Formats: sequence, C-alpha cells, structure tokens
Amino acid sequence: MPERYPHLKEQDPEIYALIQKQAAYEASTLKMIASENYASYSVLEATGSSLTNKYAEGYPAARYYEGNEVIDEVENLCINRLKQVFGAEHANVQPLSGSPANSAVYRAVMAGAEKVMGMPVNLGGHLTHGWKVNFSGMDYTQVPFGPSPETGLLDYDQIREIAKAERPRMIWCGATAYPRRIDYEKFAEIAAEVDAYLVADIAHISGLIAGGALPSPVPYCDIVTSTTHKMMRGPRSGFILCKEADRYQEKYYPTSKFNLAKRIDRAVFPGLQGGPHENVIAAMAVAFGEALKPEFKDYAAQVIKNARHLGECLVKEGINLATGGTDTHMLLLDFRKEEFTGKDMSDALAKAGIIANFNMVPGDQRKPAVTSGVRMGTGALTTMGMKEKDMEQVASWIVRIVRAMPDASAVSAQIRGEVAEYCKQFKVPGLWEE
Ligand code: DSN
Repeated sequence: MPERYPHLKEQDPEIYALIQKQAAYEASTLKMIASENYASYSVLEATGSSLTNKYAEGYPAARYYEGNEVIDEVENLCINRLKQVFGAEHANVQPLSGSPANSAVYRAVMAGAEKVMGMPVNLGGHLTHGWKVNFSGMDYTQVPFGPSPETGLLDYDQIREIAKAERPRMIWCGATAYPRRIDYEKFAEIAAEVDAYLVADIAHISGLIAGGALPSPVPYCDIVTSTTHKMMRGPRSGFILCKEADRYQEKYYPTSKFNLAKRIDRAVFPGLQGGPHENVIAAMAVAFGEALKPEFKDYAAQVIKNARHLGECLVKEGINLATGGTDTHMLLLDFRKEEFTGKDMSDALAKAGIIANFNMVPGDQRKPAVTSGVRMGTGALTTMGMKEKDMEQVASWIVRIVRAMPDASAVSAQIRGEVAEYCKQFKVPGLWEE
C-alpha cells in the first residue's frame, strides 16, 4: 500500500496507523453495504483541503463573516453543477448529511404535529420518515405504508387509500431497503389528491438517477433530498432540491413572504445549522462534476447490470430475494424460511470478507436486532471495476456460505483468503491507486 499523509504519519502515528489499517481491510474485502461506495482521490483531496478552515455562515453573497469571496465561488459552483445534474430549480448544498437534510424539510413544510406519511424503518423506510424513536416520529404523527408482505412490492392503490383516509400534510417516497423502481408519477397523483407535499428521499439512488439509469423524481416532487456518499460517490454530505414556488402557499402559508426555496434555505440556516462545511461542499462539487461526465452514465448502468446479474445467480441457486430481483444497486436476500437469521448470515459473510448488513425483509417476523434478511449492493464493487463475471464469483462465495449455515466458520475462513486474493486484481480508489 502506498504511503500517504506524510504529515499525519509524522505527527500522529496512532491515527495514521488506524487509517492505513482500515484502508488495508477495505482493500482486501468486498464492500457490499448498499449505502457505501469509494470516493475518488479528487473528492478525498477536496474533503481534506484547507477550505475546512473557513467560517461561512449564510449563503453566497449573504454571509455573516468577511473573507468569503472565494468560498462563494466554491458554493455557487457546487449549486450550479448540482442543478445541472438533476435539472432542478433550486438547490441547497449545506445539509451536513441525509438526516439533517430531511430535518430541514420538516421545518420548511410542517407547522405543528401534523401527519407525515412514510415507510417505517422495519418496512424499508428511513428513521427520518416518521419512525417512532426519531424526532420525525416524536414531533409528528407517522402514517405508515410499506411493501406487500407477500410480493415485497409497493401497492399504489393501497397507498392512495391510506393517503385519502389520513390526509397527511407530507408524503415521503424513497427507501433504504426497497430494490425496485419507485413510481414518482403515481405518488405525485396521490399527493395532489390530498394536498400533500411530496418529498423524494433518493439518498440510495441519486447517483443512479444522475447517471440516467433510473427515472428522476425531480419533475414530480416538491422537494428531493439525498446524501452524496452512496451511489453519487461524493463526500459524506447531503443536499436538498426543490421548486422555487410553493404550490400550497395559499393553503398552508397564506401570510408568509417566503416561497418554498426560501423556506428550505432558512430551515437549513439559521433554522438548524451554523457554519457550512465548505471543504465538503467543494468535494461535492467535484463529485457532481464527475457525475456530469459521460463515463458516469456507464458506471450507473453497470451498477444495475451487476446487481441484476448477482441476483439472477443467487436465485438460480435457490436463494430467495425480496421482490424476486432488483431494478437498482440493491438486493435483499430473504432468509425467512431458514433456521438461521439475517444477522447469523451477515456475520458469516463478514468473516469471509463480504461486508453487508442484516436487514428486515417484507413480512419479516424476526426482531430488527436479528432480522431474516441481508441487504447488499453493487455500487462499490462496480467502482472497483467489477463486471458481471465477477458477480458470478461473488455469488458462488455467498452460495457456499448459505449451504454451510448454520455453522459456516470453516467455509468463511477459507473464502476470506480467496476474497483477499481476488481483490488484488482491482484498483480501489483512495486505497491503492497513486
Ligand atoms: N444508513 C443508511 C443506509 O444504510 O441505508 C441510511 O441513512
């Protein structure tokens, strides 16, 4: 492994050694956590740049500190690239990550303890979509919906019925554990029928949308939020896109002088955050620049081809997948019929160097701390350069482990060596390349 970070190595060898240790671990294992990826060296360098030293509370041309002329150029470049990537009217790039972005949405469109319709975490949603132990479930009332326990698919007629009966003020469409396309047009019809704001949380799939491999929610939704470190391959951060005008201004904000875009900006700063992380905003600009290149389209398409092929190989060997397959980067392996749990399986995979996470699957009767499923994704493997034939190799390792359960320790140990050897033929950005 190349020696990096010479100053850090000299001044703080303990942290330096831990960074190198994690890098070595990642370079010899398969990063299959569906929400992770490898950022490019350019993204890493911008994240680690001297822009970290500047306070810039406020927005471009309206800061509360002097000396932000260059910082304004950085943030404007980031905003303009992001708007170009998604064809959005308005963009805010200051949310520190996905949950802060979603918190700002509540502050921008919810007045009190109104109803928010979203998927609970155990049905594939996110903490911030109204889950009971999150602020969004404590301060607001969640109206839950989720995929069918039988098919694993969203049932739009049922979603419409729930929305009409409950009349939520806001509807989240978006998921952390749903491998199929979301029909934003249908959601938009439903939201319009009940005068609800429609918000898409595209954290998992924003890179696939940016690369043109999945349809965009931007034309259909009032607001779209995302993280930037998943399929987008940026730094750990978040953003919010929205329409300038609020179509419900008369109904919900008749006396406000602020349109939707202005309310989003005010919710992020000063509503929830102080100084933005301009080094990270610069790194986001780099990632959005990468997403605008033609090769990013190839990347996004290959991520999905890889996930589909991996799924087909697993199904052929008798492994059940929620919904039977995938349209995205994500697979949900369904072990409801097995004696072993999702956690048993993700532990066995990790011992083999295949790093994924245990996850609830539709119709799961087990508790969230064990689950019956394993969630995995192909974003990082595709960034390493893996293609369909590599997915066949990955599938054969997974199958060997499943066959050896409930005690796969010997098989996992054997595969651990094979995985490490296999990884050597790929360049892992940020770990091995110079
Ligand atoms: N933690 C993310 C995930 O793994 O899906 C969601 O925020």
